[in-house]
Amino acid sequence: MAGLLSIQEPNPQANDNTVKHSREHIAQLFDLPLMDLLLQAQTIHRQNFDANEVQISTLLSIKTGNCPEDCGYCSQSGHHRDKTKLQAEKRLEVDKVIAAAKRAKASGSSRFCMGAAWKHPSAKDMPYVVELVKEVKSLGLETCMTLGMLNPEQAAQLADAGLDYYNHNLDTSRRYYEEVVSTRSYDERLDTLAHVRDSGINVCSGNIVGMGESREDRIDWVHELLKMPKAPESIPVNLLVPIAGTPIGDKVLAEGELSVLEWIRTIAVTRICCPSSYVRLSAGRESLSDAEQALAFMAGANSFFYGDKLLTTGNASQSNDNRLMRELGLTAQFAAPRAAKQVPVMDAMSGHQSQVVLAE
Ligand code: SAM
Ligand code: DTB
Ligand code: SF4
Repeated sequence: MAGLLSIQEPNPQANDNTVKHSREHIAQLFDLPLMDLLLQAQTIHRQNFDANEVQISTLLSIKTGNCPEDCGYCSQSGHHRDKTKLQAEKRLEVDKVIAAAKRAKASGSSRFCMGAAWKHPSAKDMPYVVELVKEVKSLGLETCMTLGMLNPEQAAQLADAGLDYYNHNLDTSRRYYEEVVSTRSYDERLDTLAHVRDSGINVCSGNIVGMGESREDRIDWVHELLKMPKAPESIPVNLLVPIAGTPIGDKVLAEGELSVLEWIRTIAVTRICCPSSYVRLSAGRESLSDAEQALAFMAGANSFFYGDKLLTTGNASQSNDNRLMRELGLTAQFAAPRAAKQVPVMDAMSGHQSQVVLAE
């Protein structure tokens, strides 16, 4: 059992449950024989989670297309719209979002994730997204948003509204990022993640595997997670959905896709390095077999996107996911929304100070 559990080096200075592996150790994990890597990941998974329980999220695009950013993989970038022919849509009305959230809850999802094709929300978008957070939360669902960059004030507004998670992916290594997007920097991504962390919202940040990046880039991405003061609570590991008309999608469609086993390795290394984070099977499941998805769960994934659609592309169908969960013996985790931001209040008569949860 070459290397099994032997190359973990917990850093006593780590300030959370994250094991602070060095870059070299992350590389060694990637190089392990696959069965050793899977066994190590599954062992660590079982030490931290109920092995047969999965967290289920549903996604909804609340503002689609015509995005000013030029992300090379994305159907929603305005820079690729002549080729992708994606139909842009304005902000979705609040009642339509609520109706979709109710359907997601009825189908068994515990978290509702709302995505917008923005560089960042504008001042006039903020009341809209705050209302969505409050309405969706009042249904008893956990809330997640992915709206592009946030400044500290916007992060605080979303925290006050009670937002549970904010998704903002680093997508790849700092080095490869420059080949993927030119309209924003890696440091801007890290800045938004720091504002989210400081606001008290749970951090959701992941990657995309199979964009033409190298193993070294995947190692560097894991290392970036470990350089954060605290690893993200939620880590989506997307498998590229190659979209015709996007620069990266066209290249991958012409040159061939990465082996699914490398995506599974990435999941396993992420699980080992971030033992207490939820690791999510995100984009790319539609094209996978039952056995490939089972291996991904074996590698320590414990969350997935449920519902027939992601943002603009199809997802594995709900009926197929229900069948697969039954066959694998997986059960869905219940929602546990975080309270809206707590504020200290002083009783005017007694001078006694206590914490109250802001009304939602
Ligand atoms: N505009 C926001 C942003 O970029 O943060 C939120 C929406 S964006 C679509 C959310 C994430 O979806 C991206 O960061 C990327 O990781 C993932 N994604 C987008 N297109 C994808 C594709 N074709 N295949 C796999 N993942 C994709
Ligand atoms: C994430 O990491 N993956 C989701 C979610 N966060 C917002 C998005 C996947 C998008 C896949 C391509 C599409 O449907 O447009
Ligand atoms: Fe815009 Fe997000 Fe797509 Fe980039 S990934 S083009 S920021 S919607």
